[in-house]
Amino acid sequence: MDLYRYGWDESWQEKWEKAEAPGLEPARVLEVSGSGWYRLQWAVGECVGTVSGRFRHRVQSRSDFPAVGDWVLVSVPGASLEELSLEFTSNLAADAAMMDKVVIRAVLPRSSAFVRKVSGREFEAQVVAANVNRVFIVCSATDVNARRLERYLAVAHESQAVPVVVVSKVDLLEDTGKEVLESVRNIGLGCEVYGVSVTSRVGLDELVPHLSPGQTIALLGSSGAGKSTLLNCFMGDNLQRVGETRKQDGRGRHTTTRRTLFLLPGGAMVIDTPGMRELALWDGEANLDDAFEDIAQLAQACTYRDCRHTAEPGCAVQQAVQQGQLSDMRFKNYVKMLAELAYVARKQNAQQMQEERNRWKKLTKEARQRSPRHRLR
Ligand SMILES: Nc1nc2c(ncn2[C@@H]2O[C@H](COP(=O)(O)OP(=O)(O)OP(=O)(O)O)[C@@H](O)[C@H]2O)c(=O)[nH]1
Ligand SMILES: [Mg+2]
Ligand SMILES: [Zn+2]
Repeated sequence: MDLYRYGWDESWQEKWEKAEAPGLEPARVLEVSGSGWYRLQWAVGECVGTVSGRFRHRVQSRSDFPAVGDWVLVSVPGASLEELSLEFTSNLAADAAMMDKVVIRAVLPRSSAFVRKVSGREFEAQVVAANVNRVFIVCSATDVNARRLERYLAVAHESQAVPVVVVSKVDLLEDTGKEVLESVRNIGLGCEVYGVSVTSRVGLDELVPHLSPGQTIALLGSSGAGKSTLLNCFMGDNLQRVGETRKQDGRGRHTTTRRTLFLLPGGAMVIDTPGMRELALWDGEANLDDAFEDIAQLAQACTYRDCRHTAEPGCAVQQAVQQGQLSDMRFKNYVKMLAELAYVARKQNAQQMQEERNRWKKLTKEARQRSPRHRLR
């Protein structure tokens, strides 16, 4: 099996060579399970792997672990599943038992990554998908939430992939979502916005140019948005399970539970992901303006260069809000995200300093234990 079909190219070849890892082979991560194993595609076919003990020891944070879409370097120990101590929780175990087993020793530097903060109080980053060219933000025409969309757009801009908004299920609206699409265009300024329906086969052809060979696309959005339905449509096969949405509020039931990369018959790769309950920000203060071009534009006319658009005199952004040129809600969401990013950045710093202190403590303790005086005692 040719790795080039999975997006391998000269730039990856270069990163591989730079890694100076003799004897290791590249592979792309097709699927990540919660229990520490990875389904991979490498030169000779599919295989399963787990990270080496050394890798585990060396990583600084959760985001250093392989994510779906990553290119990793593996060695082949010819081990059994038991030796790799992999735990399988589904019938994939049977498939996995038939595959080659490898050990993942490194992750090649990512060209893009959609990263969020894990939900809850922990301060850790989670890579939802790596090395994708485009992020398809999928939202149902019947459930467009402007503030949520702004959030997805912010993270997508930060990812270095190109954000595309796909408004699904337009068959459910009378005017095939014309009005909704217009409002979405006003939110995703400068982004391509498509209205589609898999049920009535509307707008799908317009997505085709994005699905050229070698391209990787990630489908992201809330549960029930229709991501897996879209994937099945692209694949021309019902590979992913699709779930009914709840009657009372139209929300999904979290049908998809793993992040999986599929190779489409046409040659593009699509990553289907589980619907996100919340999208907490991790990084992106510097790129937030990409998602809020209108505010960035207005800010150029503020009196102060470092205007925070709160109570400064001569603030062009505040003026635009007052005059109704800029939506108050949109502006508030922008301010809220800026504050959230600043808070997360402070927490990250504090955490890094603590980790550094812990590391020194451990090192000095080890040194003391190795010293002859200590041994005599
Ligand atoms: N009317 C209509 N329903 C659709 C369309 N696309 C998807 N659906 C329905 O929406 C529901 C949810 O679809 P899924 O594809 O499972 O949604 P998902 O985004 O993968 O959801 P999770 O896996 O839970 O994140 C299913 O009942 C689909 O049949 C469409 O174009 N039109
Ligand atoms: Mg799904
Ligand atoms: Zn201002």
